Amino acid sequence: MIAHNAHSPISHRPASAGPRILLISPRGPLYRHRGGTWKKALRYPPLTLTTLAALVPKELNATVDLVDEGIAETDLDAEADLVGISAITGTAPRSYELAAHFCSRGIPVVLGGVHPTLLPEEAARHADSVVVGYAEDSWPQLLRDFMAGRMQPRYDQQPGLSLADRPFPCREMLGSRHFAIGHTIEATRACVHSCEFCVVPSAWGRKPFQHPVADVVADIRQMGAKRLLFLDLNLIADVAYAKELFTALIPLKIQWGGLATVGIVWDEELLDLCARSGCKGLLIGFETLNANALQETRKGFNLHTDYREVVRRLHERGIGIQGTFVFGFDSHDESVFAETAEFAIDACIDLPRYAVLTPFPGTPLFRRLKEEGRILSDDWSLYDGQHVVYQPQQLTPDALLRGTEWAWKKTYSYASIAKRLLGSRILLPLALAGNLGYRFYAHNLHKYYTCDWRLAISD
Ligand code: B12
Ligand code: SF4
Repeated sequence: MIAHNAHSPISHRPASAGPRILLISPRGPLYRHRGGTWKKALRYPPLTLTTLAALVPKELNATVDLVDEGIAETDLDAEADLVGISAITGTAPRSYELAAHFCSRGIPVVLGGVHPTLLPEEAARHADSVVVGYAEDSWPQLLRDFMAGRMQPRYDQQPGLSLADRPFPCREMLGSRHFAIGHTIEATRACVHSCEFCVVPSAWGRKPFQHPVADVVADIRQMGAKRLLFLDLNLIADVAYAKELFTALIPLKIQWGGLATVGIVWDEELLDLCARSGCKGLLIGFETLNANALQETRKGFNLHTDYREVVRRLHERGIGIQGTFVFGFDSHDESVFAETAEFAIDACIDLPRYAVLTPFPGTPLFRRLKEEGRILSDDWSLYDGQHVVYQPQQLTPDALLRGTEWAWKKTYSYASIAKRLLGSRILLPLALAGNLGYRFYAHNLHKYYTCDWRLAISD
């Protein structure tokens, strides 16, 4: 039985009481309930906590409470028998802070997610147990062990993990009112490429995991969603799978957005199926206009690609583009900011996004920069794509930070928004709302360059 609690945390209560499990997705500097730069127009529901809630074995009769600190506050006095915390690198310090708090109350704490997967020894110093990798099998096993009084300090994803026949995420527990797009889903995980800065191959390997297409369709049908977002890291990592998926989506008459690589526009059949299946927006990692930088970062598949043509082909099919760019590669100098922002405006990219190159721990980029003595900070809360944590080659850290902020503001001036959206001619209300959301983001980034956001645990 599922009952909604009107206040946070959001509960999944069985009829008879078993253990009480509190699952938390901690806030980061920019993504937080109060303050922060991510307004509702930019928000969509993550699937982490709702997936973990669905994986709790029924026979435990557990009460599951969820707190996403992007939309709610953690009640530090909450009753719980076990606390599970999901950490990405930018939220690791807050995760450890919460872990210390609940440990001090005598409540066992489990840490999981991408950061503990990349740095399990570090995470182990802050928790009773660490879950490494995807947790479809290990989380239920941990919970059964916990109930039997033999929880282990570490659980690893086993080889041969399958995503077939998994329970659908308990999405109703987070609801949709805090988000611009209320429905999210994943069809696949991991990615076949190995870009130097990306955590995905380091954390989860290069073999894609896939939900059977029939399961994805069944999930969409039971959600009753007409607009949804795929959170997959690269929906077209396996082109044959992508074609099967897009074909199966056509009869559902939905509108969806997701992530893909530039390769999607060179396969006419794939692109047509994508458009016919209801795709209205794709996030594409352009990363940089600089060929040397692409080579440097092992993103060779973007080389010799006419980005303008990519944009044109997607717009032609009615697909809007969130084009992402990274600043701070070794080949970048002061000219990179204006060159990139002018391109994004001129090419009429619907939602351009800029990140500061971030050497996430565990990645080849981190290892290289560490060897070169160029890592400037190991404060993981600054590893959020908007702070400079390493010594750039041709720029000062300050010039990189200021240049990135300048590019955001230039791209999200009212004149640039109008030029891009009118030029793209895919004037979806969502694109306008997203642009205004990013305008707010651009004009508030500077507040997070100092340490003012480091609020005490009770804030
Ligand atoms: C939703 C999302 C967000 C949300 C919320 C994230 C958050 N928790 O703060 C928002 C929009 C705020 C966001 C922001 C950013 N994100 Co983000 N995001 C995602 C995204 C697209 C989906 C997450 C999801 O729902 N996955 C589906 C679930 C089922 O998978 P999962 O989370 O991995 O969980 C599984 C396991 O990891 C494990 N697990 C996870 N947690 C726990 C906890 C316990 C207790 C247990 C037992 C198991 C467990 O069990 C789950 C089932 O197997 C992922 C990409 C992806 N597809 O995963 C990127 C991802 C997490 N983000 C990433 C990045 C880089 C960012 C940004 C820096 C991007 C940017 N420039 O703005 C910012 C940083 C914000 C910050 N706080 O510092 C990286 C993480 C890099 C890193 N080392 O930290 C990812 C992996 C994407 C990528 N391309 O690499 N993001
Ligand atoms: S294509 Fe994207 S998800 Fe795949 S390795 Fe490169 S940056 Fe990561």
